[in-house]
Amino acid sequence: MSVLALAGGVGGAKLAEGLAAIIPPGELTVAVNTGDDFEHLGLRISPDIDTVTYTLAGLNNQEQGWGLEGETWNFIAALERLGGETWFRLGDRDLATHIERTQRLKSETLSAVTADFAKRLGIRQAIVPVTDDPLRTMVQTDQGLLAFQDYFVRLRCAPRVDRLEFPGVEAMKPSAGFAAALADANLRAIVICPSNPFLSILPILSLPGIRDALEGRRVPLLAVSPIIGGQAVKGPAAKIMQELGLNVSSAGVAGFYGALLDGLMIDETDRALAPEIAGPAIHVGDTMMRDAGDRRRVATEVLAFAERISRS
Ligand code: FO1
Repeated sequence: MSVLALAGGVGGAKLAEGLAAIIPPGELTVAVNTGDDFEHLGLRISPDIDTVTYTLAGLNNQEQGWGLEGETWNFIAALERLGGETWFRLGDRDLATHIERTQRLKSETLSAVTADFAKRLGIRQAIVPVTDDPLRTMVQTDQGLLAFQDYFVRLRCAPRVDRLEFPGVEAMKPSAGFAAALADANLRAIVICPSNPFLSILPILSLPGIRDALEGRRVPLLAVSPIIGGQAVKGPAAKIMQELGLNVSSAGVAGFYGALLDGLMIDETDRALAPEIAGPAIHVGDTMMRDAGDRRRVATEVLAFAERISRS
């Protein structure tokens, strides 16, 4: 019986790690957002894919949230001396990932490169980009239309977000691996990881056919709320929800996903909100994933919740 997880960067990677710890390797597919991807210094960067890959390989930098543990920064320091662009920091070892991916993309798909990197790093679960097409999130803000990493890293999410756009998405296709996981006859649950609903999950939902496939699901679809006590665990989710006029809470997250959700796991802190959340079944638990034990525990609770929903 297989599980499909939809993930962005850090929050997605943490739950994916927990799921990977409790599901047999061939039975977990992690479909990862590629809306954050961009070309920088002539290199193709896929931040969320790398965060998920490094995390499942046990190589991720836990404190920073992105990049590799024990990284060195000689390249970026040397680039700075030469007057190069250093607002997006590429570590020395991480650089190898971007250089090798960029080379291989001349003749291979992102799916193929991602699968091979994962295998070489000892990962036995499937990590699939949601599309092999150039999905690129653009952020309409009070400072104009910004490419995602300009908004997120260069301007540190300071501009006010009015709208997200995904130019050309109507002509794009979900990757073969993502489509196959959605259609898998052995699928038992679809889990939306506690990633930013707008920046990480909306690009995935915007791909043609994905919303329809999720709406026509035969298995429970659950999400873990990334909002705890009115705050995002990490990143700008709360700020963006406020700017878009949404309720900054797990109830707002439930409202955003609407009829897609069969179940929502919310944090103990938000227990009092449960009666206010119309629609999905609610599971209350400790959703903070501080270490490997927490990640495994949250994953276990999510799958047990899916099981309860299936039986009801
Ligand atoms: N995030 C930052 O805040 N600053 C950086 O300099 C930075 C560099 C970076 C390099 C490679 C990579 O894979 C990710 C990197 N990130 C950086 C993280 C990343 O861009 C964002 O956290 C995600 O796109 C949001 O999920």
